[in-house]
Amino acid sequence: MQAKQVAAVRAVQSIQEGMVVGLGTGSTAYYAIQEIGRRTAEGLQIKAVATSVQSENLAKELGIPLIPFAEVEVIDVTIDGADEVDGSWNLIKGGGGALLREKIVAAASKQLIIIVDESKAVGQLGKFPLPVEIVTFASELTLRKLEALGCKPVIRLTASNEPFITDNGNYTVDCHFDRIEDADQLNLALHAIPGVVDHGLFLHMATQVIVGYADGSARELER
Ligand code: DER
Repeated sequence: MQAKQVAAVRAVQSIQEGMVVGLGTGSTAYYAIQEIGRRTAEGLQIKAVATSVQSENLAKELGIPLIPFAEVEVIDVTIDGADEVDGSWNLIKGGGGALLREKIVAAASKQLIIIVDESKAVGQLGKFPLPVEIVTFASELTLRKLEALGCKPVIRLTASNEPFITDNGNYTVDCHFDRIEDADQLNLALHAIPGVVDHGLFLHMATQVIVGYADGSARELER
């Protein structure tokens, strides 16, 4: 079993009968959704919400019951991946282009279980370019304000060299900082820029981090 899959299967063990479950996005969350599909096929009764059209379609294929957000009081547990996780369980997310819906769902979740392979565990955030979701209107002005924060902002492109458009109709900008010294301060600075919708710093949100290893073992990352 792949390291990502090991972490995913371990995380899904936390799901209990009757829970409302948030389905993450990305290649690691893919394994979690597959495992949830396997358990629901065996009779596990849960309801789910998805963090992207991609994960919603996968859930439908697997017969995982989805509910509209209008029916959601609280999400019991969300299982999602990350691009980087540091020793305080702060995250960089957004590599899969779904950060806005992921953050909305994560913020409404009692538990946020992050599943990664060991390559994602870092001492300091920032080697992975920070994804920032921005509106398309006057994006050149927003890019200049992002650059003024000390990064090299690059609009994410599709394979056909067109700007990638998120499920919400926005651009994703990958901001190359190299290292992020003060994530809390950067969070505030990003939210102060008109045109920025949200970003991939998920601070003080994770309630558990599970690291999967190629030898088939998994362990919780100590904080
Ligand atoms: O886009 C996202 O936030 C994904 O969860 C990303 O952070 C992890 O993607 P991966 O599981 O494909 O590495």
